[in-house]
Amino acid sequence: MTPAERRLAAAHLAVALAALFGGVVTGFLQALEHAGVDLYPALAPVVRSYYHGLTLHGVLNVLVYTTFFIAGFLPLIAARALGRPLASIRLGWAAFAVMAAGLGLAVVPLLGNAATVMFTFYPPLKAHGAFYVGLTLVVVGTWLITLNLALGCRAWRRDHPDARTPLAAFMALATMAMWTIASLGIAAELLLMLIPWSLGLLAGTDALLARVLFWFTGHPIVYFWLLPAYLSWYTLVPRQAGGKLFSDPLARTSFILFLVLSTPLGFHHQYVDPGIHRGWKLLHAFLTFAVFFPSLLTFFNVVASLESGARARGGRGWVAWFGRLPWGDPSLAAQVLAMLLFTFGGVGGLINASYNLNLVVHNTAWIPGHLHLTVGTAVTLTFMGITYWLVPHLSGRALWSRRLALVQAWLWFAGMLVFSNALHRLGLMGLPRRTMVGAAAYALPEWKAVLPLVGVGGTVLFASALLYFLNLVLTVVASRAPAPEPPGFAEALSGPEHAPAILDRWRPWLVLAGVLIAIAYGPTLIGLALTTPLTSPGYRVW
Ligand code: HEM
Ligand SMILES: [Cu+2]
Repeated sequence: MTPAERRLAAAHLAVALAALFGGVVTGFLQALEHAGVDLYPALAPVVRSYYHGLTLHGVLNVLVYTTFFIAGFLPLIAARALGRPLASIRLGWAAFAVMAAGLGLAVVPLLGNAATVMFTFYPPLKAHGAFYVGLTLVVVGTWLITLNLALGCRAWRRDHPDARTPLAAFMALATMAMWTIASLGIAAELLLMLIPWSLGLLAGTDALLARVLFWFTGHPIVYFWLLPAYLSWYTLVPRQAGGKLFSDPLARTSFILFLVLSTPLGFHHQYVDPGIHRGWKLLHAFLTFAVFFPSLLTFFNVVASLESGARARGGRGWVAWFGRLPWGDPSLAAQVLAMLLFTFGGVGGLINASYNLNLVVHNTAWIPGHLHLTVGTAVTLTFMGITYWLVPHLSGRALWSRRLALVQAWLWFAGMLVFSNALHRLGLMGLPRRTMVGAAAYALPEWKAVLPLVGVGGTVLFASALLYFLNLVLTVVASRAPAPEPPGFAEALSGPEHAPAILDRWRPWLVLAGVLIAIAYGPTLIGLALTTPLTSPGYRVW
């Protein structure tokens, strides 16, 4: 990796981590509020309400932190896997500049309480136009990253016409290709509806059409967050565990399935929305179960790889081998703990996706309970584990304290068990999400026993996050030892030479993805676009 590439990655990472910091502070406030400790009056005018904080929490965590982390991580990994510099470092900086400019634009109304519309920004809630323009720029910046990766893979292909694209580079490009297709929904919503509306060029808006476009992107965005974590689990973690990837072709297959299946299923977020025929909702439900399949492939492949490492280290038995993983390595420990909690997240996801069970959990605290297992742990704790080698690698300095990092990972795991379990249970008792519970006149007595656990779990999580940031800051400013080599890519027991050529082609899969999207979304979108009058006025309810 060239020094220029490291600087580029470091710039992205710095923005990502600053966002995460804001994200955990606001999360802590919410958790305390649920437990009956309302700190918001003391925070005015910085955080002006529960909902101002909650919007910051959602946007900083799942729009800014994730996107900037991924935009820094994937090009770095792809360049390393291809063994060649990034196709264009200037294009890399241009992407960063566009994204950073967008963030700068969006953050002003966000902090100023002029865009308190949650990270989903559903109209007719109406934010300041700069918020929508800023978000659009962030999305456009990510497209430039796709372009850069595609150019890099194409150049590599010219030099190696008969070889399989190295797995990590393949996965990086598959992730960005999937995201680029998926982001067209949100781009259309912003460019055709929200921006002209906020600028006064359109008189009104429509909730349903906007929600359809939003969830076109809003479901696959979860795979945009997850796939880079999977990339680490497939290509780096097996080696960190002392073993080999079980199967390279199976890994490629799963990413191709994600590329094809991630987008045409957003209606599972809209089961209760009127105006979408239930037949289409059912199709999206089935496709949601289909996209669970590549996650099962991942589970099988990654666990088999971990097992190969543990057995090479002397592990025995059906289950006991698990204890033989190199648990003293914080990067590995964080990621394996992330996987463990993700299994619960996956089970919960199937419940959410089930048409009738969804009615039980819809818009209850169950949903943030689920979110924190998936993006809040599977993704976040994995990214934390990655930074335990990445920040030393970028700064040239060894991690300040491995022990502190281990404590941090376990604290996140333990805190999340309590926090997420409490939210799930409260959801089943009917506690609504996105609600300042202390101000709810309809509070049920049975919530009382469980709400404090949200505060306890949230406090442990917050402590874990503080240790994380402390360790990284001290690594950069105070660590004296030189950084060790970053983990290498894992070899595979069944290598890329076993992968049929079709698994290394793009066009057929992109076409298939397009066809499925056209079937799943075409009739509804065309119908809505033709018949929806944009008549709803905007509201500022905060
Ligand atoms: C210290 C750690 C954290 C704490 C204590 C925390 C706490 C909370 C709480 C209590 C809620 C529910 C708010 C409500 O429904 O009214 C929430 C929502 C949410 N959290 Fe966190 N959180 C933390 C970290 C994270 C992280 C790391 C992520 C993702 C990277 C995340 C993503 C979300 C999302 C997407 C929501 C839903 C927001 C919405 O409904 O608009 N959180 N968080
Ligand atoms: Cu979804």
